[in-house]
Amino acid sequence: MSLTIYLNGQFVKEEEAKISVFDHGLLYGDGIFEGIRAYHNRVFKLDEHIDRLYENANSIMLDLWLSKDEMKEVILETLRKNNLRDAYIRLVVTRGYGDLGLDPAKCPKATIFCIAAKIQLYPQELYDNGLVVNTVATRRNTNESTNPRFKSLNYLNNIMAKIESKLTGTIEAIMLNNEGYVAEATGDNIFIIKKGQLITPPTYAGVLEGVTRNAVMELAAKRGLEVKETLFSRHDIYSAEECFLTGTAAEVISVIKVDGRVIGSGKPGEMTKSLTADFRELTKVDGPLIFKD
Ligand code: PXG
Repeated sequence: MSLTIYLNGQFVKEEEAKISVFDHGLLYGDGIFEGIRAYHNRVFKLDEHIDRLYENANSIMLDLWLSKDEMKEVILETLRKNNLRDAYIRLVVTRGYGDLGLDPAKCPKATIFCIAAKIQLYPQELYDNGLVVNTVATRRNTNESTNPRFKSLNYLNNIMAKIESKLTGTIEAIMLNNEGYVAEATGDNIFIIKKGQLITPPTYAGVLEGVTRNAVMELAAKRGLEVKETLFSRHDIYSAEECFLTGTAAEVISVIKVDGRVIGSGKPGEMTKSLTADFRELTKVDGPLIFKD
């Protein structure tokens, strides 16, 4: 069945949802996006995603012509038009239609579109048994280049890491920053558990401040875990008791082997399982309702 897409103020059929070859999102990767989930008739962490989008827009000096409330309504209405209560939402904002020069001043109006579709999850087997991952050669961008904190349309860095990961026979990669500290996976944040502490790299290490990351840190604190944002190296992962990744698409997923080293017992750890369960519970109650009845 054809999806209904929000594009620049209108809802159109998927076949008609087209943007110009002169759009700077395409020509230069000049734009930003959000990946959002809806669970049980609610949009999970909607405010957090919208805040991140507007912070990023401000940083790259992209003028959004919708207010935050209007943008939230676009998402809710896209879900309603597609009759979706559980979905993956992709909200994209580009610099818009311009000419063949870099100058964003040539783009009078940002392009905004929103897609809501059924989500393709990792197979259940990977949640039950955990992921095997490897570190790859491609490093995370530095903060002074394409800031990794922006969820920008420049994902080549992560895509190269994904390709390298597949070449090593794994479906996900661990990326280091330019100093060799652990940063994150290609589309997920990373956590380790060691001696009762939950540790994740700080945002200045070159990571996206994941919405799922922040939610899991809060859940862990509620469970009495000490939560630390600190730099660590691959050695710390190898000697961790547990390791997991977090992201909108993956949610919380255990990592059982990194670069050939078995992590902990080699099975998803007890705390990872508890946090996964806590996270699933949170998805039932967080965020605005899509359909009121
Ligand atoms: N790091 C990076 C580099 C990301 O792109 C995350 C961490 C997790 O952030 P959230 O806010 O989702 O908890 C992301 C976001 C996909 C896909 O289809 C995933 C992301 C981006 C684009 C596509 O798996 N993850």
